[in-house]
Amino acid sequence: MVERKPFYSADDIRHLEYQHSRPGEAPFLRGPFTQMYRHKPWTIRQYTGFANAEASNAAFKQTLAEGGQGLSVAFDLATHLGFDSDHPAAQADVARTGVAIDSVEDMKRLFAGIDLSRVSVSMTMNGAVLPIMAAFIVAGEESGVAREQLRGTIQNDILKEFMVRNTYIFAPKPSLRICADVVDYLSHALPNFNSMSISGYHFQEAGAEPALELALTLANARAYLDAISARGLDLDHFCHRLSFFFGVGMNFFDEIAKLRAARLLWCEEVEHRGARSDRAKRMKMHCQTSGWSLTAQEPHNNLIRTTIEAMAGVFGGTQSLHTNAYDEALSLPTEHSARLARNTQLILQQETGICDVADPWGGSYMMESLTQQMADKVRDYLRQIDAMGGILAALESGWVSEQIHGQALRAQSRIDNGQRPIIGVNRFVSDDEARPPVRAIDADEVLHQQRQRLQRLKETRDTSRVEAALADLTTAAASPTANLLAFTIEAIRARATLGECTQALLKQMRRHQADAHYLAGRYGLERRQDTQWRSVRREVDAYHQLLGRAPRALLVKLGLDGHDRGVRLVASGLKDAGFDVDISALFSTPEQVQRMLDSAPYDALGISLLSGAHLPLVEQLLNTLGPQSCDRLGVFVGGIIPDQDIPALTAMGVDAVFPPGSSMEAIIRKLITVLAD
Ligand code: SCA
Ligand code: 5AD
Repeated sequence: MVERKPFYSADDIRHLEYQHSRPGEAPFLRGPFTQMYRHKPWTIRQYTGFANAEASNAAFKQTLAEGGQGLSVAFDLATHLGFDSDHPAAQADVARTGVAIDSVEDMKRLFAGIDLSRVSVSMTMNGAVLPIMAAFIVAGEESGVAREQLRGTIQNDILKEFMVRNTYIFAPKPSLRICADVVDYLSHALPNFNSMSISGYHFQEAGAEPALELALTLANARAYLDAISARGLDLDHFCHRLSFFFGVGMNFFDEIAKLRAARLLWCEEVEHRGARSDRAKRMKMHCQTSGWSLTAQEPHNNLIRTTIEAMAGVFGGTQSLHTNAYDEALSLPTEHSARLARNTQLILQQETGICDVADPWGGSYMMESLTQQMADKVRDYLRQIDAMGGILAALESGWVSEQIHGQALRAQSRIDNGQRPIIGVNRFVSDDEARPPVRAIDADEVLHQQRQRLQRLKETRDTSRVEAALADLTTAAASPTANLLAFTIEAIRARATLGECTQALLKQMRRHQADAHYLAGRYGLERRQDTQWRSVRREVDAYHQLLGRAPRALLVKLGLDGHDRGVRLVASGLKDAGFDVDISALFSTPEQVQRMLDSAPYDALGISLLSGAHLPLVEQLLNTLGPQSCDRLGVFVGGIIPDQDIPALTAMGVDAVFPPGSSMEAIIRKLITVLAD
C-alpha cells in the first residue's frame, strides 16, 4: 500500500507539476477526454462465455437487451491453448470456463444476429490469437461487415501470460513476433480495432499490489513498443490502438490513484519516444473488479465489494468496465448473478450523478498526493527492471515471479493472522449462510456436439485448399518478414480449424513449457510471532517425530488450468510449516503425476483446480494411480469446487476439499489429521 498520512493539506500538493492540468489534456492524468462520462459514459462490457457458441450468443443478446453496451468474449481453455475440442489433451476442459470455438463456423454462430458494425467486441485471447483474430475477421467478412467497420479489442498481450495467466503456446520470442504481426496487420486493415489490451489485471489477481501491477503492465508495454517500432511502424499510426486493462481491488484510494498515475506515465513514455498526436499519448483503459477479493463465504457480501471496486474504476476514469458476479468464487455467473453485476453499473451510470463531472477527485489534497506517490513508486520499479536489462530479462531471472508471489504470500499471511480483515472469512463469520444456486454446464454434451461439428466441417471442406493454406502458414512461420495473421486468415477462410492452424505453426515454433516454482521462508517469516501458526508448526513437528522424517506433499495442477496463485501459496505454507513439498509443472497428465509419485515417498497429494473440470480430472488421476496408491496417500483437492460436487469427490477417494478462503492453518491441520489417522 502507498504510505498514508492522517490528513492532507495544500502543502502536500503545492509542488505537484500537473495539478493545474485538465481532463482531456496531456498528460491526461485527469482523464483521456475533456467531457469524460458527460459526453459518453464508460462502456458496460461484461466478460461472458460458456458452453457453445449458441449458448454464449444467447447470453450476449440478453446482456445487450438488458443494458450491456459492448461484448466481451471468454473462451474456454482448450481454445486458449490452441486445441480443437476433439484433441485428447483438451477433453476435460472443453466448454467450462468459456465458449468452445474450433472454426470460423463457430465464430459465425457466436455472433449470429448481432450487428458487428455497431457493437464493439472484446476478445480475451493471447496464445491462440492468430486463429481467433482471423476467425473474427472472416466471420465479419462473411456476414457483410467491412473490415473498417469492425470495432473492438483483442487482448494480444502474451508477455503477462508467461508471468501469470499461463495461456501461452509458443516461447516468448516467437510469441512477441506474433503480437507484433497482429498489431501491424490490424493497424492497416482494421483501423477501428484495438490491437492490444495490455493487462495488469492478472498481476493483481496473482497477488501484485497496485504499484507492482502498474509497473509490470508498463514494462510489458515498453517491450511491445520496442518490438513494434523495430518494424518501422510510426507511433502516431498504431499507438492509439494499444489499449490497457487493470484490475480494481478493495484498496479504494490506491486504485483510483493507480489509474490516474497510469495515464500520466504512459503519456510520458510515448512522448519520450517521439509521439506527437494526443490520440497516441492518451491511455484508454478497461477495468475489471477483482475476482480474488470475492469470497465463497457469504457470497452476497461480494455485491458490496464489487460496487465499491466499480466506483474506484469509474473515479479513476475507465473507458470500459466489467463488474464481477457475486457467485464468482463458486462457479461461472448464473443469469441472475450476471444481471445483478450489470445492474451495479447501470445504477452507477444512471442513478448517482457520478457521470456529471470529469475526474471528481481532481484537486483532492490526498488523491493528488497519492497519485504522485503511486507514479514515483512505479518509476522506481521501472528503474529496477531497466537495471536488470528489461522485462524479458527480469522474467527469465525469476524476479517478476518472486515479486508477485512474495506480495501474494504477504497478503495471505495477513489474512490468516487477522491483520487484514475479510468480513465473513476471518471476522464475523456466519455459520448459517445460505448457498446460492450455481451454474452447471453440460460439458459432455458440448464436447459431443463440437466433435460432430468438426467432423462435418472436415467432410465438407476442400481438403487440398486447406492443406495448401496450412503449408503456406508453416512456411510463413519460418520467414521473419511474413505477416502470420495474413496467412492465418487464408487458412481460416479455407475452413482450417484453430487446432490445425496452431499445429501448422508448431512445425516451426515448439510448444513452450515453463517450470513451476514457489517461495520458501517468506510466509513463515511473516507469521513467526503468531501463536496460531506456532501451534500448527508444533503439530507438524510432532508428526515429523512420529514418521521419523518430514511429511512429504506433492501438489499438482491438472488439465489446462493455469491459475497457480493458490497452489503456490499452499506449497509455501506447507513448506514453512515443516513439510517437504514439490509442485508439478502446469498442465500435468495423470501419467506424469504417477511418475512423480513413484520418485519419492509422498504422504499427501494435493490437486488444485479452478477450471470447473475437477470431477473428470480427479477421477482420471485417481483411476490411473489405482486404489493402492490412493489408500497410501492423503488426497486433497483445493480450488473452485461447488458444494454439490464434494460427495462425488469423496466417493472417488478424496480426503478433504478446500474451497477459496481456506486458511493455511485449516489446510495444514486437516492434512495432519488425515495423515496421522
Ligand atoms: C469515448 N469516446 C469519446 C468519449 N468517450 N470521445 C469524446 N469524449 C468522450 N468522453 C470515443 C472514443 O474515442 C472512441 O472512439 C469511442 O468513443 C468509443 O469509446 P471508447 O472509450 O474507445 O470505448 P470502447 O469502445 O468501449 O473501448 C474501450 C477500450 C477497449 C479502449 C478500453 O480496448 C475495450 O473495450 N477494452 C475491453 C477489454 C476487455 O473487455 N477485456 C476483458 C478482459 P475512437 O475509437 O474513434 O477513438 S477479461 C480478462 O482477461 C480476465 C479474465 C481472464 O480470463 O483471465
Ligand atoms: N464468464 C464470466 N466471467 C468470467 N471470469 C472468468 N471467466 C468468466 C466467464 N466465462 C471472470 C471471473 C474471474 C475473472 C478472471 O474473470 O471474475 O475472476
